[in-house]
Amino acid sequence: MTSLLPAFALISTAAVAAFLTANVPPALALGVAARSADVVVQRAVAKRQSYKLGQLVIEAPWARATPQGAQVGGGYLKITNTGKEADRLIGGSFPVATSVEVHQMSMSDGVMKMRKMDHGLEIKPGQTVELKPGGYHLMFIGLHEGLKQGRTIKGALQFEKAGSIEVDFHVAPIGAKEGETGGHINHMEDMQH
Ligand SMILES: [Cu+2]
Repeated sequence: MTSLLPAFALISTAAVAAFLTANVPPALALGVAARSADVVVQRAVAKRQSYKLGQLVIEAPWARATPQGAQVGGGYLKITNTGKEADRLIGGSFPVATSVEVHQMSMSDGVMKMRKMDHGLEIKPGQTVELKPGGYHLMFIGLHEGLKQGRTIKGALQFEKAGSIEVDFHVAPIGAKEGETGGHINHMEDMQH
C-alpha cells in the first residue's frame, strides 16, 4: 500500500482540483470569478486616465458590462477634491442611456438596496470619494444598447459648481468586483423601465 501512496496522492490532487473547478459552491465560484475579473479591472485601471476639472481630480472611470436586455448599467470612478470648497456630483450624460443618476447602494437587513441621491454626492475639500460596486455609483438609466466588455464609451459628468467634463468609461466584464453582482442583478430587476 505504501508504494501506492504517491500515485494516490497525485490522483487525489488532480481530482480535488477538478472537483473544485466543477463543483465549487456558488459563493466560492463567485469569489473566484470576481477575483479574476478584478485582475482585469486592475490592469484596465492602470491604463486609464485621470482628469482635472477645476479643483477636482477624476480618476479611472469604468462601467460594467451588462447582461443582454439590461435596462440599467453602473458607472464607477474616483473623485478627489483638492480645493477649499465642497462640490457635488449631480449627474451626467451617457450616449447609450436616457439619463444618468447618482445612486447609493447599501445593505439593509441582508438585502441590497439602492436609492437615488436627489441632491447628488458631496465631495468635501480634501476628500476622495470612490464610486464603486456596492456603494455609490452612477446609474445609466434606460440603456438602448448593451455595454460590451472592452469598449470605451465617452460620457460626461456633471458637478454642481465645477460644471461638466467628458470622460471615457472603460467597460469591464460583467460582475467585475466581488460582492456586488447579486445586488446589482436584483437592482436591475427592480428597475425595469
Ligand atoms: Cu443604481
